[in-house]
Amino acid sequence: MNNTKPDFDAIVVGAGFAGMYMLYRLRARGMRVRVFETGTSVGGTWYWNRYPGARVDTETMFYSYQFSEELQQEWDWPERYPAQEDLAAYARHVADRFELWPDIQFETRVEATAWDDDANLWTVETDDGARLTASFCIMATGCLSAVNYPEIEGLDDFAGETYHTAHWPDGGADFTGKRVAVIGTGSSGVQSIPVIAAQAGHLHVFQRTANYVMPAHNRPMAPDEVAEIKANYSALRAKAKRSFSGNYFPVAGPSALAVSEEERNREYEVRWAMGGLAIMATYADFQTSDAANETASEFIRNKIRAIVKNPEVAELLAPKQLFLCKRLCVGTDYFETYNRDNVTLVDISDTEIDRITPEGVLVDGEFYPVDVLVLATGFDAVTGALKRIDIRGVNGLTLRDKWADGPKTYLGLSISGFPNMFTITGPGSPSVLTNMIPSIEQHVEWISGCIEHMRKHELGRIEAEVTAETDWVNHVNDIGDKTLRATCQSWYFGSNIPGKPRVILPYAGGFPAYAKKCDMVADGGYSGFSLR
Ligand code: NA7
Repeated sequence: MNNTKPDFDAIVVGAGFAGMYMLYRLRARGMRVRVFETGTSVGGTWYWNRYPGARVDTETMFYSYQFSEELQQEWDWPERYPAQEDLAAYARHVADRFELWPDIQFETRVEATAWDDDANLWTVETDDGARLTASFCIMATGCLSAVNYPEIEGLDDFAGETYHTAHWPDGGADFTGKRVAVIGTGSSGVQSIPVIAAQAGHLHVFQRTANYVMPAHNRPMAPDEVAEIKANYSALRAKAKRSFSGNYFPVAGPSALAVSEEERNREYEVRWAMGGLAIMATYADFQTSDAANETASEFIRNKIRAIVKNPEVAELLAPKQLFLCKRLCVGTDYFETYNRDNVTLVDISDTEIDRITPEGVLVDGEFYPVDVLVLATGFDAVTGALKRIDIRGVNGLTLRDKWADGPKTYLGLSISGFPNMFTITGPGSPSVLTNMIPSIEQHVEWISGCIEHMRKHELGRIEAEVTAETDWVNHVNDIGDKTLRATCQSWYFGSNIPGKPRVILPYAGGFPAYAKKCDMVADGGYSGFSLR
């Protein structure tokens, strides 16, 4: 092994909430760190997703950093579910407060990174032609950051304006009086459709799959509510970490079938009135019993039937797949929007879009002329951002080849064959099935603890063992396949991307079990890793 001094101790890819906190922690340990970020500012998801109506759907008093008591006490969130601008402002505040800016290089995309086994270094190549070395390479590339441009014939020939919700222009878009088409009805479509409809001349929504949407009931935060949360912040945060999703949602009981229909519906009404994601924790058997799941599914379908005046449109908007099979959406006036005269729902569940022409959208022989096309078609989730970088490990093994049949990681944190590389909220960790910011913090703290351990014991190389990785991948798949999520097409399984292997991407065993396993691995001297 030669002793080349690297340009940096660590290179971090991405300056979203994961990359920012990673930088903060490693720098606090005296490490020389460089963060590369494609955007012009910090925030990641909350930098890119600037579409109209974009807001977080997890209550932000809990969807925020908890590593700094001063930060969580001093920062004030304006609303229960703040808008993208507020989340981006929070990210900038964190960068100001902890003086992160000087170590982040913006407008720079990492294109490749290769491991040198002799020098024990990563060489990172950026799109400005630079090649820099580091002992550690930490991927903070985000779970929902690789944009999915759909493969629809003629898309590039469209003569009007085209926008993707996850790549919205800085100055926004003006829909006034225009004929607009939105393709996609996941969270981004659900949030943007009501806002676009209020401005557009006419809006056509092209829906491939109807989704369950809970009302957000967004509102300004009341001062006494904020004071109460802040007075009990640590205890509330600890309670959330003991919950399956890393969010504290009250559980009404073990089974939806153990109570009467009347009691069940009363409970669902409470959650509907509460708004947001809390309904998903009502009964513990939503992921294991079709019949239990159907009770919540039908409750929401009945809400849709009551809101949407045209019964045919209501039936098209009523989801057919099981509740929670796909990501639950949270919206404001979503179903109500379909009562507007200037909104038309086009069902493309059986007949996909034939093609886009320069003037509009052609479906099943019917032509819809439009001026603006909005693609709310989501992401190549969880693995996409990693696979878009040319990552080469030991003996030139590429990550793309290693993951050709699906991602293989140890704990979603590390990949055998790729020493000294960590993936924050990587595939095989709870990530998108949990409250993302606490999950990011748990990973960042684990990684910085691991690096500290290596420094203390003068170890220069860490790599996941193949057997530990294989066991973990099998465990992730076993748990994933047992949940009812496995019964539908969703991005959790990669089904939204043509040709992507059908493998569960996040770990579905819950945040507490996962965090315990990570602690056990660390306490056991990093069992399952080879260190030298
Ligand atoms: P999602 O949830 O992946 O939604 C994308 C939507 O776009 C969904 O309705 C898709 O239908 C639809 N889609 C994707 N490709 C096509 C094509 N080719 N034709 C028609 N319709 C298509 O992404 P979002 O951005 O809304 O939300 C992502 C996450 O961000 C969300 O889950 C939250 O965690 C926050 P499909 O369902 O695949 O039939």
